[in-house]
Amino acid sequence: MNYSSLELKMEGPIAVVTLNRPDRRNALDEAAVAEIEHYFSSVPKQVRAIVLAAQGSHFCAGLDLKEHYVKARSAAEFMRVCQGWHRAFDRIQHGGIPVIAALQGAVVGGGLELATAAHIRVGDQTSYFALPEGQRGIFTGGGATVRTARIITPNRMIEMMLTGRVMDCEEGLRTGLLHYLTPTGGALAKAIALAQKIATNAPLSNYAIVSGINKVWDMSATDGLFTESLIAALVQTGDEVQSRLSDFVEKRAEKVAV
Ligand code: 1HE
Repeated sequence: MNYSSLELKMEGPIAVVTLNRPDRRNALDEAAVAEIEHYFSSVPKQVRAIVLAAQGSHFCAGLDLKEHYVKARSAAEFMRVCQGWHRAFDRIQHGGIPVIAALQGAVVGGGLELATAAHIRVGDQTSYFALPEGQRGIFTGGGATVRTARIITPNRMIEMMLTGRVMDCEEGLRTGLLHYLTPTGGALAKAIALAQKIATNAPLSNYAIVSGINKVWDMSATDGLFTESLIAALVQTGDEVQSRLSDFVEKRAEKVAV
């Protein structure tokens, strides 16, 4: 695929995927969502972690409202669009590769849905969050009712959607939308540093962490514990584990220390 809404770069085992429509504040039109789905469905084998970033002073202004207006889609057409977003963001969340989002400026509407499909979010002092769908006369459609609500609670999401208010970066940090808050302009460097560290984990452990925990959360306790034992049986055995454990036993491994 020829990407025009995304810019792709490799830094060793890290892929940096950058939203590249800053003149539209990286609003997501159908083409951009199709590119996201395509990239995250065909990530090159050597990639161990992905940084999701954005050009310009805003991460993402959400649904391309101009395209939506011009196309004046029917309910059936928007359901298809919406399911395209779900497929694309599901590939981010459950693709098995850790995704770290680097955020600045507006992370709003569908932009927040995109950010909450990532596993780690790093913001800077300019980053802020909102769900202005109510004001626009629309609703979320990129998975916020599932992913964003799980992070900030349905209670808080309802209030944000009804009022359309802006949540600043400090509140973002408190509510779990941000895992890390950096000085202005610092989110990308921090996200890359985290990706480099994460890339040194065993790939199968990373796969289990990014996919297993959210999947188990959707299950009953009985099913969850059974699934955990199956995942652990796969991840906890084999040559890579033996080699890492021998590093620990022979005192070559890093300790867990503050
Ligand atoms: C856009 C979009 C967009 C900007 N679709 N074109 N999202 C929203 O309700 C957010 C709407 N956007 C804004 O509130 C502001 O644009 C920002 C706060 C993000 C940025 O402000 P600013 O002053 O830096 O830029 P701007 O001048 O408002 O925008 C620059 C251009 O980008 C301008 O076009 P131009 O032709 O006048 O240059 C804007 O029209 C354009 N632009 N945002 C299309 N969203 C699956 S359902 C998901 C539901 C949602 O996502 S609802 C949330 C929609």
